[in-house]
Amino acid sequence: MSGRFVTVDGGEGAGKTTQMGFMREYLERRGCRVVVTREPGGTSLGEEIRGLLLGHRDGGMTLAAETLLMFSARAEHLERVIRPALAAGCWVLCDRFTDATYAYQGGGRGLPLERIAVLEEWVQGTLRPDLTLLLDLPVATGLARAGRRSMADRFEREDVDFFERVRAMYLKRAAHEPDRYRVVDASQSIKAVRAEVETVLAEWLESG
Ligand code: T5A
Repeated sequence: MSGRFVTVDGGEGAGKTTQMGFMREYLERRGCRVVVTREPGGTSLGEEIRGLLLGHRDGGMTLAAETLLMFSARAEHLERVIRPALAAGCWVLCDRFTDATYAYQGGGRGLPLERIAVLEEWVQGTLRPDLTLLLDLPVATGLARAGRRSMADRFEREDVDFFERVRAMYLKRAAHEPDRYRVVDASQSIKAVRAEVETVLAEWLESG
């Protein structure tokens, strides 16, 4: 079976990491070779950039710097991990991708979407995910889950309105691209979300 590029996206604490572990098992049981990775990150330089992006700093960070750092990490990631894995016939499961830039920097922070589109075109060329699972849940539920787990990073300290705009942008993009997106109700139990994700994967595999 040839490689596929599957991304998992959503707001804070949506359960992406949890579900990607199950997705890997599910696909490996079907004989797929799977590479699991994440953004920002996924390479040694990308992980260093992640540290810069998520860490707290006096004076914050300009929106231009934040967005360009996301795409710097993505350029490395594509060249060193994603494209080679796809070329080798692996499935790439990526925890967040460019949809997150549209949602966070575009929806959340108000960066004009055309600017993101220019960077997307430059860094990715024609490469887009084959399938994107959007784990959707109410903002308060996601923040409560994320807050239980660890110290808040630079993004998690944003206010609720910011995350409402992020969620709205994800849902808008999903509605515009129904062929690529599948929206999963991530407010359910871990087990119920897993079952829904596996149904989505099974249907998608059967369809082509
Ligand atoms: N970002 C990223 C941008 O602004 N632009 C970009 O272009 C990109 C790529 C880092 C940040 O970077 C921003 C967005 C982010 O703010 P991240 O590390 O992926 O990205 O961000 P988080 O969403 O904060 O990732 P988390 O690891 O916190 O959340 P997950 O992976 O969605 O959730 P997970 O699986 O770790 O679960 C969180 C907790 O909830 C529990 C888990 O056990 C865990 O304790 N949980 C559930 N509890 C109840 N019911 C369920 N169904 C549950 N599923 C999980």
